Amino acid sequence: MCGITGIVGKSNVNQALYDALTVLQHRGQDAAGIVTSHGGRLFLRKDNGLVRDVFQQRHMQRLVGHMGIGHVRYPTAGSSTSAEAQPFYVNSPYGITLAHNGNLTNVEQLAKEIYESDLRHVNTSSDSEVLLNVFAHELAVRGKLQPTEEDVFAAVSHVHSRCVGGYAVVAMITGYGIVGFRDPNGIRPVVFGQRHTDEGVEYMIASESVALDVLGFTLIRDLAPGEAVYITEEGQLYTHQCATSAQLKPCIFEHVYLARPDSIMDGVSVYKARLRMGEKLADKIRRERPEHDIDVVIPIPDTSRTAALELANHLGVKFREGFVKNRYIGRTFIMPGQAARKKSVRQKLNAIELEFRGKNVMLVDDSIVRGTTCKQIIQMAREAGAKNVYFCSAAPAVRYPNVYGIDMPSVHELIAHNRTTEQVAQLIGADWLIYQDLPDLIEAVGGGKIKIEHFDCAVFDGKYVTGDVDEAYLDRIEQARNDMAKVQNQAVSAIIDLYNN
Ligand code: PIN
Repeated sequence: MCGITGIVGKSNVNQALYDALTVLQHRGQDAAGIVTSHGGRLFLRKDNGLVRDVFQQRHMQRLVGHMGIGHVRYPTAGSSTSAEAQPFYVNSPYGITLAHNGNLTNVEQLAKEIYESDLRHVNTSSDSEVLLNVFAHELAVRGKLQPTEEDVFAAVSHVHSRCVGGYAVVAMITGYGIVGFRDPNGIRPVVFGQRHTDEGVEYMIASESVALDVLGFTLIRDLAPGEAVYITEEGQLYTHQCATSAQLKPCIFEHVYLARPDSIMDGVSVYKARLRMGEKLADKIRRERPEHDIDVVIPIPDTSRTAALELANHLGVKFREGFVKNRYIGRTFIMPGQAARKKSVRQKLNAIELEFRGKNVMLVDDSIVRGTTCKQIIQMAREAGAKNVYFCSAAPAVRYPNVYGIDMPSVHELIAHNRTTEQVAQLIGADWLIYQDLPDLIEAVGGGKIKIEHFDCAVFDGKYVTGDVDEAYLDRIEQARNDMAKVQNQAVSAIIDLYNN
């Protein structure tokens, strides 16, 4: 998962882009980048790290210009070097930079085509660089010295016909403008908005509406699936539907925990969707055990708090904060003579004993993926004196990998893959485990004031909305992940050896 933003302003946009990236930081903490355009030149700063660490005063001073784009990256398989931090750049045509959130499922085929037919070189294994080259090629073949909005939209249409997968994109055409577009299923989110200044109207594109709010922009709307928005450097805004058959099927997992609760996605308040998840869970609990003996509902901070609150309200059971999260977790240093150790859950969360002692506690989390964290948390609850530990997941069982840009473990690491609820309960050590039912999750997100009928729910039901994901594809990504993990492990061992010798 990643965060993208782009601004066409009336004065330097460096600070606004930086601020927007800090608001989108939850979408990726691995790398950050900003590129601005001024006087026909590009100014780029990108590196691995958090936004606050990547950009120093000296970098910000160089990032001049009234328009620019930015990116925060979450590591997906094979993207951990700083060379793969975004935005990416190609010099022809015009000088185009691009930032992308999502994942292309036909990237191998595209990489081959780009080299063999489009005669273009791609220097990383990132699908975002492939996407950039497809877009650049399709704009180049229009053969214009000055691209118009029609040229930009025609290029996006060709991107849609060549690229398959989930993608929300911002691209900057040096000296001309910024374009944003969204895949024909609208899997990944992207919105745009405006703000009025004394010098005129400024426009902003972002992954989530919260970035617009914080910067004082008003939301115009979400980009429709397959649609593109083009904002010229002078501040003219154009939109166009660039896909022949587009249907909204957004990623439902955004609502489960990826997005900030104060965002509105495709017209749906993420916060409200989470409240409804809690309500549905309460109904299920009542159906399964009308005579339940839950004494207290305790959220696992932070994402699950909204659903847990409403679950407790609807059950008529006390809601209590039983865990406190350390907001200032530091780095893990590798000391001579010691192996690298992952930070334990215990270092991140601490239990307030008095909320557990002698009670039947219902812990609530947004989802169970690997099951490793919740297992430790359940253990902590027991050690704090809980009589029975029940566990509620606001999402259904995660049984299949994600292929549209969410960083998830491979299928064999998913605790619920090929397992029943009872088996998972036993493995994580819960006395009772309740998963949200998928129809309830769909209703919670798509059944509010704004109706959305279809979602990408592949991690829960294995149905991939782009229709091209088969066993062979899943095997290939699994293999790629394993190979990458091996390389990473070797690198870590080499560093440890270096310290130890
Ligand atoms: C919470 C994100 N959420 C917490 C991610 C861990 C499952 N895990 C999925 C729960 S937040 S595990 O956004 O970081 O606040 O129990 O499957 O290991």
